[in-house]
Amino acid sequence: MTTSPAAIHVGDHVREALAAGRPVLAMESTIFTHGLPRPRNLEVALAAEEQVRAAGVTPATIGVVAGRPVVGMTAEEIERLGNDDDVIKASVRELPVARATGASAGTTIAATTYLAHAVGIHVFSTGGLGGVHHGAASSFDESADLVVLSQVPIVLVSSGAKAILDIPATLERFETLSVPVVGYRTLRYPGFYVHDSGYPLSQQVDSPEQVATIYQASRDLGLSSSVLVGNPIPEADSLDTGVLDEVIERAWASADEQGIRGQATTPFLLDFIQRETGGASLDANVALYRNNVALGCEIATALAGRPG
Ligand code: PSU
Ligand code: MN
Repeated sequence: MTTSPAAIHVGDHVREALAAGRPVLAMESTIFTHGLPRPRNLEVALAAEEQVRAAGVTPATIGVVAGRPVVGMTAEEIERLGNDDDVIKASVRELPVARATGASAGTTIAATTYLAHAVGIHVFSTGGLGGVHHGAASSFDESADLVVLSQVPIVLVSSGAKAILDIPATLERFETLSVPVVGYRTLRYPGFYVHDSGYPLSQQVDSPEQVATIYQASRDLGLSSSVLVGNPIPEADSLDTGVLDEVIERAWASADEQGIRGQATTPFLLDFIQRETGGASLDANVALYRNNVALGCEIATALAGRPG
């Protein structure tokens, strides 16, 4: 078993499951501290935990509670973070600062991946990935998610990079960073709120077992990168592409106008889109997240059943 760094607290339920070799699914907290509006944020986070348990998998929601990174938060800790007005957004670089200052934080995909791997978890489900922002050639705004996923191995299930990003540039970066991206039952890269981002993938997988095999092969080869699984939003929950493109354009114009930069960009854009689509993007976000949690449970179960 992996011995985790002393500064990381592992919840009892997660510790027991890992010791027994039972499947565990990691989930991030930025999605409910900064991604979703209250009170829906907590409903979604707690429902996801329930969904994972019902699938026979142990949920490990990950976040920073009063400076301490916690892998496997309790419902009380999740509620505390989801209602905290001072909660910060922590990527990997904010973890030491949060620890030193005692701040609470929602962990991004990058930070959640780091913490999950550090304690021996192999599968992580989220909504949408960070990536390359439009205009990154001059702003250099590219999510740390990209870099960390090239350095830390996990199976990450998402519905593609968020619609607000420069998708082809993001896919190019994953190639450069040597991070494999496979489509779940599709050869198209999913577009978060929509089924198809408009860009192709070179590899399709059709079962949780196949994902487990690719991840195991990557580990056997001694590679340190993650395996990204692009799981498209169910067709019935997908938004209309035309409407979405127009809203995203206005979201960017508004961000520019208000001088929104850096870490605040993603939450600002998501919030703008939620308001302008009358909550439709929020429903889509919740639906795709549920779908990714379901697939993550199947992959975690497939991996836990393997030797080694
Ligand atoms: N996808 C969502 N909602 C979110 C995020 C992704 O549907 O809130 C978060 C994730 O935690 C991701 C982060 O890691 O946004 C990326 O932020 P940035 O672009 O600042 O790296
Ligand atoms: Mn950024």
